[in-house]
Amino acid sequence: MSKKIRSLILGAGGQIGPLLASALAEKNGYENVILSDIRQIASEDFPFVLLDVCDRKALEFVIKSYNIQEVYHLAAILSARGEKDPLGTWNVNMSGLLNVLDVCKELKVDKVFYPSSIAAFGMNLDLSKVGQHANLTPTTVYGISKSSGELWANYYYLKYGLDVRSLRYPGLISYQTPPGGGTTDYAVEIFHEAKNKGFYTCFLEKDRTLPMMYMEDAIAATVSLMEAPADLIRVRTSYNLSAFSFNPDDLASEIKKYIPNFKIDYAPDFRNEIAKGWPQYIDDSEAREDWNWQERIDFSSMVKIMIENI
Ligand code: VAH
Repeated sequence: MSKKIRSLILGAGGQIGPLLASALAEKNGYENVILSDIRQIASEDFPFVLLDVCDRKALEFVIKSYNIQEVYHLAAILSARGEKDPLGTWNVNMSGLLNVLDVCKELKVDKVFYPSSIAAFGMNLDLSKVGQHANLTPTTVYGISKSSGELWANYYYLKYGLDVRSLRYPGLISYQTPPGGGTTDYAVEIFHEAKNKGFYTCFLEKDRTLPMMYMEDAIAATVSLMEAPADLIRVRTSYNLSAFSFNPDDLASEIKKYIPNFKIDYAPDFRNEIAKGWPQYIDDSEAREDWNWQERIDFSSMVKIMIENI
């Protein structure tokens, strides 16, 4: 009988949290997956605690009183929303992470998961295919906080031996949870609009190609990374991770196979400018070599699942 691990998910009410919680509960039981967020969320059968990750004392109290062994730090302000309040975004994203890293070090938490993003990349790069060790010069506050966060994660691993693990998530697509104010949100919104209205105005230009992934694969990658033996983890900043890439025109064409009369038009806004600085394709060979990453859902399967479940 494998040991039941007690996990805390910070920012559990976002796009990833509910689905990660279910995956962890399947392994360890609902009673061992504690959800937290800055505001009350529908947490079903899970223990829930209101928690602001910028409140270090409160974070310490929760980790101690719930006897937490693993922390999944999902609380952050994403790329598009973050540009509306740069210093506020920096404060939440960075003081939140530094609290998590330092409290987990002090309390000897076994493992910490920190989500980075393809947003950590930016200028001075051939964005057509971006490798694991490419230059990080992001141009959004969200991206700056993610690239800085990767360096802090690596620092806490090297200096204190804290077992922090991280993935550079691409755009994530799920039908169960809404996106959270990012630049890739169109790839979820479009399905709801296509089914409800038959029409969508896209805020990215038609050929703006970005790396994306079906959420189930992102959750599987997260669980697989956290379960991997520590000596297999050779990247302690953050692993590149990828499944497929597409642009709005590709997605609209695939949706039309199910909704033939679906119509799309384009009104690029500031999010298109953000997306111009992001990779089109990602080389994630280190993740595949180090801990056997392999996506299971491809582009056309993702579209079929979304159409059938929205
Ligand atoms: C965003 N969904 O758009 C997030 C993600 C790769 C993009 O980090 O900000």
